[in-house]
Amino acid sequence: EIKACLFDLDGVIVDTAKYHYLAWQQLANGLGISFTEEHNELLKGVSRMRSLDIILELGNTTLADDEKMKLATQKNEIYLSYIQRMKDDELLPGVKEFIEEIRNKGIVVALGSASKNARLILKQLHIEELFDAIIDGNEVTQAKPDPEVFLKGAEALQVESRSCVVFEDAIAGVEAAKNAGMACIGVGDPKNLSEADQVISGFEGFNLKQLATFLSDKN
Ligand code: G16
Ligand code: MG
Repeated sequence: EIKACLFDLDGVIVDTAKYHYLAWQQLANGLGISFTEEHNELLKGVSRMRSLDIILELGNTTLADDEKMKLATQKNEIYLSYIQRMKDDELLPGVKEFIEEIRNKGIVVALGSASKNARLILKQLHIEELFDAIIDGNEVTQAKPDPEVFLKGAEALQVESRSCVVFEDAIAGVEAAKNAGMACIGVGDPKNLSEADQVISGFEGFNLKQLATFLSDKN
């Protein structure tokens, strides 16, 4: 029985990945490192500092910790300038309706995001009140694929792992859900998300009945 759904933010609720990409690209270019959309895939679901390390590795560059802190702050300022201009219509199609449907049917809902900007983004999109619990990059010490973010979400909702379903777009996020002992629906390309129990391309037309069917097929 499904009692709780946990949602990743970037790539599941809103396409902030493009803003992370633009901000990292601007930063990388300033360092003389070329950074493509393909490289950006490596950063999805990954923490800010780890993302910077990946970019520096791509450019065979090593920097002192204080220099890295400065760059991470600079990237975040560029990112925030995009986020502050974001409008409600940037919510991914159907996701708000799906969350409203499941809540109406008594399922509790949490956000499980690696982002330290998650609350700001929810506020900007006027959807904070859709979540019974919010676990974000400020509350976790272990990055996905560690299950911490989803285990803390389940704990906050007071639901056991086996009654939870996670929605994720990132490989590391699907792994985190599996490590938490939860069912996982991948959102995006099936070829990246083969570890998920099922993959959907998006939430348009998706409903609780389909979700229940997916999960009962599996058992
Ligand atoms: C997100 C993104 C990552 C980003 C991370 C940290 O996670 O997918 O690309 O690096 O948050 O974001 P911030 O710099 O805002 O703290 P998620 O878990 O919501 O997909
Ligand atoms: Mg994501």
